Amino acid sequence: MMEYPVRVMTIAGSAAGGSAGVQADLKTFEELDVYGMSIITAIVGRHPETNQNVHLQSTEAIEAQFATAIKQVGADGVKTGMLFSKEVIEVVASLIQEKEIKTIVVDPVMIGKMNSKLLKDDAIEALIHQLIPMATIITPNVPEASILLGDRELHTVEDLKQAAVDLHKLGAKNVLVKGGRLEGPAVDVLFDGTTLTAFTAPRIDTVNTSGAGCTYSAAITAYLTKGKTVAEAVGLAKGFVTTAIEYGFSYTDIVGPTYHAATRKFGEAHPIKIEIVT
Ligand code: PXL
Repeated sequence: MMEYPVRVMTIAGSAAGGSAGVQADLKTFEELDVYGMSIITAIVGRHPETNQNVHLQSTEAIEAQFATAIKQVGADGVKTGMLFSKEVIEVVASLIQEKEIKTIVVDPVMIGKMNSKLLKDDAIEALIHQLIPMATIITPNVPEASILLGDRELHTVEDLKQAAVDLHKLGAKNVLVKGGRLEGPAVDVLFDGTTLTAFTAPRIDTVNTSGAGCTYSAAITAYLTKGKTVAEAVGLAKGFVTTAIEYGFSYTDIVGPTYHAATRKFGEAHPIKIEIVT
């Protein structure tokens, strides 16, 4: 009998260009051989005349998608991306809680690469109090970690370590602070409540990193749901996203996508240095 893949759901925004959001998540899930489902919270696409960029879905539409996916398939793991409003966060938190989904990855998406505002200011408290405490892992980048810590400045790996320790107090079981936006090698710091682990990849000289954060957290979700430990999942996911960034490209003069298929097409994932730090 064929063994079915584990079932993973993304609750996030649709990024029309296919580089980020739900599209990046589903491409990543497929590459990593997990069964992907999507609950779309908002449709992101800028109207050329009105300039409207975020087309929020109703909480009813979000509940309907969730109910359908659970009834038709069920879920072993979930990741959240763009949630935009307090109301959406509240509904998503209660839906996840009701179904007792074991693996919960919260990517606290706030601002897109092209400066799209993906979380309202008045939604940050709801994220902190309602969703983050349920998370198996949260994956903030530097600007997101800074906002979650009340506008703390983060410049060095030492700052990332302290940020991971302090963010852990918000109640997530694990915190991964991603240092990709600092200078030098791309160092991310994981804190599980006891141990700090640093994951290092060389800096890749490219602008085509649209959706890299989504891809990374989707890969973490896939590996965790498949039964890897948190540190294993982060290391494997960082290898996957680093390879996708290495082969990133653009069809136009606009910042382009990472190449989700890169590990499969070009062989091994990029090696990642993993070390326990103090
Ligand atoms: O990369 C962050 C992101 C997440 N989700 C959606 C997006 C973006 C960036 O544009 O559009 C829907």
